[in-house]
Amino acid sequence: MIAYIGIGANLGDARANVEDALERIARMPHTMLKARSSLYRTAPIDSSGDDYINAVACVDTALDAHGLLDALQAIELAHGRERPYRNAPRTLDLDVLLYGDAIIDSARLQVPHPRMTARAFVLAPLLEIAPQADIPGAGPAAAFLAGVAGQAIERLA
Ligand code: PH2
Ligand code: MG
Ligand code: MG
Repeated sequence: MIAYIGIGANLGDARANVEDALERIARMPHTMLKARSSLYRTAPIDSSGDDYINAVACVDTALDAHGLLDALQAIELAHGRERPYRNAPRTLDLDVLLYGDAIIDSARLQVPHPRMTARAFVLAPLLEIAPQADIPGAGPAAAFLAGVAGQAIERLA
């Protein structure tokens, strides 16, 4: 299954945390890293603290969606992720954005990620590696870019 993973960090050495997350994603069981976006520096949206570093990864995985979530949460924990309150600054956040064309609404996991169409820090890196990406139930990801044009985002070299 082709899945897209959103990566974000704004605590500690955020850039190093995101790069390390990409290496750990590449080593996840039953999973191949197919593509990764550039890093982006983004202003916090509905969150606080420093600017975020964001990226998106594309994987081909034999894990089911909840198995993928488990593997991603293990990587978050390895980075000392704490959840003191919703949208708190974080050392590392890994979100399943898309899992094939599946629509999933369980207690632990909602796919497509419910806020991805409203966030430049997801759409820009996603469209960098998947310009034709389609969001099940919503349509082409590219159609939502104009709506997030006001959000501060800078692609890093
Ligand atoms: N993640 C959030 C909330 N706000 N803002 C930016 N810029 N980047 C993020 O990754 C992010 C956010 C919740 O996961
Ligand atoms: Mg998130
Ligand atoms: Mg998350």
